[in-house]
Amino acid sequence: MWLIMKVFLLQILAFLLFGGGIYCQASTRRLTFVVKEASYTRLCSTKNILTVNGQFPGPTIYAKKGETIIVDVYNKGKENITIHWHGVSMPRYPWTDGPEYITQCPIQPGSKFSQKIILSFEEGTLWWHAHSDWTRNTVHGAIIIYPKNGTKYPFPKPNAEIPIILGISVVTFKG
Ligand SMILES: [Cu+2]
Repeated sequence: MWLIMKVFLLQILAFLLFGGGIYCQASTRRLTFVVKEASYTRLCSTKNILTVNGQFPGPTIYAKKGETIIVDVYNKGKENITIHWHGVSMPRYPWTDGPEYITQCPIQPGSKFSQKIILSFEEGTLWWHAHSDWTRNTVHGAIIIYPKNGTKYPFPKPNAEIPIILGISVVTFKG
């Protein structure tokens, strides 16, 4: 009887040590955002703009409900920056939610900071954007959160899904 009890306790211990750990690792992913200038052409005019990974709009983050994503943000630009996960509630973890000098210090040029996104109940399309001064003009992108495996959206499956990103622009007039 004691031997059976010992085996049972060892099985529980093994599950807690390894089973839980594997599950946590499987639901956490890492992404890399390199904030840097890149040349961009619109209406026959080319200029350098601040981007993530050289893309404008920035990369779309695809995730599943309940997932945790760690974004390693490398600031190779000239200005301080933070990235805000717009619409993500970040339960009990506001420290990497983005608003500079409110929940976190800005990421200084030449440095790196890992921002954790905790997707708890969110589903559908949200967006991320820079949260420091003018950087939000060009540094933004979509977050598309699919339902968990084995579940569906609470509406019929659409024929197509096309993310539309409405950016923020500041127009400066000289004169
Ligand atoms: Cu926002």
